[in-house]
Amino acid sequence: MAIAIFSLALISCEKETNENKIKKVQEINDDNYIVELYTETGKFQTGYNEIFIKVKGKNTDNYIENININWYPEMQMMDKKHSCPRSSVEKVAGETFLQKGYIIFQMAGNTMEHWNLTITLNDGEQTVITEQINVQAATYKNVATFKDTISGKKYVIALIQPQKPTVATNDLSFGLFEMESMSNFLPVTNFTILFDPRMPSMENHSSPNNTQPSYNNVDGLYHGKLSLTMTGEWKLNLIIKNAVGDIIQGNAVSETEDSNLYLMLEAK
Ligand SMILES: [Cu+2]
Repeated sequence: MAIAIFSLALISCEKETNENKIKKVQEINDDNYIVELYTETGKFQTGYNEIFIKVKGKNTDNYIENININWYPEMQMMDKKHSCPRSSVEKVAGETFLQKGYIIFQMAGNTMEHWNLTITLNDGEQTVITEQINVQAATYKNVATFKDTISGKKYVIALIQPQKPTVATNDLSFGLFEMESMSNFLPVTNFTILFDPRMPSMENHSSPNNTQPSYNNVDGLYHGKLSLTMTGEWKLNLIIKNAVGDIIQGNAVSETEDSNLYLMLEAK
């Protein structure tokens, strides 16, 4: 009995933690469903977005426990349409209604071009709802698209962690995806990502004790350690090598130039 009460308390505590750390970005509706979209910041931005979803019945006003959610983000540009790297949507462990996944927007919307999000719900019957979403530019460049200088293929690289860089040894992770088509982005599993963190405002000094990333097949990301020794803006200069070790993009930092492939962040 005591154990049952204790684990109940633990579950409700965890629920509160999840619910408290997220803010509603927007709702997507049709006649039968209200799809609530949440992120930690309360907005969608370029780069990696961890997105939480709850689905409510419009007439019942109750959240729905057993419902399959699929999504498809698509940017409507002047000259073309394209999607972006994204995960599937899965139930959050220990939660009844909350589901989550991630989307990596490689561009922000603007007055002429915007993102649509199509949500496909299935609880025995299938419902498809599409609505415009607002994707703002993040403060720092946390995602880059680049071309393989050997094969000509296109890739997207995004900073996944740290989301809140501090003066410390931070857990570092990158997502790397091949743009197979305008709609399909495949995780790249066998490349090498090298990073060289520099402070442009302080004579481009680097930091000691970094760990270069390696691919982890559990989450499909490249994991390393990023040492940030001072507060302020840091530039992660990148070099990407293909499966046989040839450099396909990026260059070593020299006295006169940084890498042409880089991401930025601010240590606080
Ligand atoms: Cu675009």
